[in-house]
Amino acid sequence: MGTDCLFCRIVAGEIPATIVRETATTLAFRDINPQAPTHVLVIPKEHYADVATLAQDDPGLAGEVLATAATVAEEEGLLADGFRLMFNTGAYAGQEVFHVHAHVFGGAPLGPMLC
Ligand code: D5M
Repeated sequence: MGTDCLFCRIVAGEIPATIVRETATTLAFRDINPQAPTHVLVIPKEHYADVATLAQDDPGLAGEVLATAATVAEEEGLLADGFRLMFNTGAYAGQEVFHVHAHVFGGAPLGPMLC
């Protein structure tokens, strides 16, 4: 995707981010506007617009995103109390950045949430 995509630019090192984990295929960095004490975004380095597209086109890579999210949750100390993993998918669901990203939330009781 390249220069039009904010998260592709983070992958390329053109925009700074607080990176917490990197693998050959994925990147995890802190959300710029955290909604919980721990709020990390996990993305595939390769551009896919949303998780539905990613899961259909490359389910193996989708699994790698999930694996990185689980490792981040462990490294952030979230496994004992639990954490929330969320993919906003489509503008109707509140997706603002159209490079698929998993939100990892934790560090406080989150409660039930629909929006
Ligand atoms: O979530 C998009 C998320 O991306 C939102 O929580 C803010 C975050 N964001 C936007 N720009 C940046 C940068 N530059 N660094 C880190 N995080 C960022 P969505 O699910 O699309 O609504």
